[in-house]
Amino acid sequence: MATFASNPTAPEDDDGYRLWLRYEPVTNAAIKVEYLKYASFIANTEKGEITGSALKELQTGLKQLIGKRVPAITTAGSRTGGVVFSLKPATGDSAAKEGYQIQPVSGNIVISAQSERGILYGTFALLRHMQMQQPLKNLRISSTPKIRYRMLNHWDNTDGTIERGYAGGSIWKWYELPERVDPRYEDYARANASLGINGTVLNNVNASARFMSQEYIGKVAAIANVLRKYGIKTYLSVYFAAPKTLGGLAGSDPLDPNVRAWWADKVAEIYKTIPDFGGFLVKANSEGEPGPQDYGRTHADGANMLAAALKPYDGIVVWRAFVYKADPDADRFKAAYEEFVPLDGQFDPKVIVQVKNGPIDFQPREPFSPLFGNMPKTPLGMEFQITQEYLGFAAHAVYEAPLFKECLESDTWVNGQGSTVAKVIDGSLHGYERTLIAGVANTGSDRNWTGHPLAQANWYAFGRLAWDHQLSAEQIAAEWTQLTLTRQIKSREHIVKMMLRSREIYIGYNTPLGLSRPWMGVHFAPEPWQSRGARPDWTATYYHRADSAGLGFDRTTSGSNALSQYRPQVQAQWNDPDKTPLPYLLWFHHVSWNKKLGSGRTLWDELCHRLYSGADSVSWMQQQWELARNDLDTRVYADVAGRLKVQRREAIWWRDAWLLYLQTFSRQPVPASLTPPDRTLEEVKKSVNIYLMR
Ligand code: GCW
Repeated sequence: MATFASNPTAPEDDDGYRLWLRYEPVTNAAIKVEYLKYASFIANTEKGEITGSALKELQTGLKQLIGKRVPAITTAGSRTGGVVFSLKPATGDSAAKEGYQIQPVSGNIVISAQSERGILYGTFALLRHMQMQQPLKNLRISSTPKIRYRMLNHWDNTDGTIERGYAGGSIWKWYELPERVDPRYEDYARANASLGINGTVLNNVNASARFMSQEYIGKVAAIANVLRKYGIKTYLSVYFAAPKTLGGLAGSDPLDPNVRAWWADKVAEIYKTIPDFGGFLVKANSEGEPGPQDYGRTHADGANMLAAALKPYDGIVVWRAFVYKADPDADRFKAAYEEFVPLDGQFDPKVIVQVKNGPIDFQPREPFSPLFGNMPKTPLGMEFQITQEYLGFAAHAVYEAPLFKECLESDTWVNGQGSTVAKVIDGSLHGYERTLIAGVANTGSDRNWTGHPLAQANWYAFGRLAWDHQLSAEQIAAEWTQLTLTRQIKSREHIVKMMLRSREIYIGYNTPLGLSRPWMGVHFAPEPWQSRGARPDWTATYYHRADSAGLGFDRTTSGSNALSQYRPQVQAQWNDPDKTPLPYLLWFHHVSWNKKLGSGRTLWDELCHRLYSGADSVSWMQQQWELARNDLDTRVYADVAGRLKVQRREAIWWRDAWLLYLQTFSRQPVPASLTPPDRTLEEVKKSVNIYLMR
């Protein structure tokens, strides 16, 4: 459906499609009277596409919120009682240009901005305010994004599948593009624009060269035409070896003039079809993908070649730092730093290096990547993973804002205290002109977009934090719950409480005390025993290092010394096992089973307690959800209740797998206060093997 107005979903039977843009009728009578006072007209002098979208959205929203079709006029003149879009001359930097102000001025609500995008974002902010039934009197909002490029990365493939996607197939229908343009693209754009997201990479970083073909550029252009109306630029992931595989050249050496000419021509071709094309995202020399190192060149050589091709245009190169070699003696933790820090200062100004939040791979909890702060001459962008690859797919409820915030607020100490990761990526620490934050999308073709209804909150939270990383996880959860699930305060409180604790609960049964699990294999199932793989760092045992002496990865001077990649103040937090906060303990230390921890328990006992309390707390989450039941749509209630049952079962599965497996090393009983698992290790292994069977 092109707009929700044409086909509203009945509130008592919500299928989740409308996300946080439900525009449910205002129920507070006094508020409704006030809103009607500003509903005589919407004045939009601009003829632009983006303000046109803002106008349409506001009309749709008001129609549903207060039941009135508000007419559009071009100028307010002396009229009062309406909403006025006011576009001002641009003065500030790129980010400032996208900000907006909303305030009452002589009897109207005025949304002013320095760009059409600003007007659109202001309109969505006003609608958010109204959906929450807040008064307009004394309304004064002034908001500017802190980061310039706020993007989603889709890991979507040409065949309609999504790498690490858990909500159906891709929403991009390559086989029917460009002729048929699915109306869903517009609703996708609306949802993103409502958060201030202004860029999207359509395809997987494990990229197909096909996207550089004329045929696919035409398909991409059809999507770009829709996204553009909502201020979203379209980007593509590139296959580094495309000059060879698609262009028929002898190789793809970034310093070869023929290769450079191929890219320059390709870029010109793209811009002819998509004049506002955003640029490229590149995964190179990582997990088997081709890259400049295949020709003895560096990441900088590769990125700069693409930057040169993009030179005549506005587009940028986003080069990923997710690299690690298959070296059995190395610590994967250190790999990105080792490869990238020496290149600081060598990248073209059009290049942004995109760094995953942690040094390994989107684990439920990781220390921040040591790259942040250590490349002062190179703009570093943040890559978060919204899709729940390591967070229980679409079965477990894990609210991610606390994870994002934890990383953003970490102090790198590179310029003294307060040099947070947020200040690195928003440019304030090193004065980067181009700043970026990206989220690996969790959207798919499921009717409710994200599979798990509560996973919508993760898309929402990413977008809100991309705009303003100072918002709190709690504020965002409260906002989202109110917009999406219920306006009833008590029920909202239960849900927010559950969301805020959900990540710690998950960590409790999944990776307590700083364990990690980036192993290959079933990927959603516990397999801590997995010790064979194509590479050593694709096994579970590589990461947890359990043995008869203890558990955990020694990254101090007596081990891999990965800690040396951080500033001394950061090292001081983590290099002494007696002082390391328990959530990070096993990230940095191999700890003996009987060591007494700060909690007063031994490592083994603490581990058991955390695994149990994590799994048990899922029942607590179920109770919170139950308490909100009467204020929830029946379909959404039932969907989440069902998924929580799965989560409870799988939480016990994880608990038992870790516990029974690690017990073969610790050789200690489960503490007396806990009821031991009612199955054997062999039985748990069998239950996992079912998922490996053909
Ligand atoms: O998290 C890992 C995933 C891969 C992914 C890779 C990456 C797109 O398991 O599926 O590939 O990271 O980020 O490149």
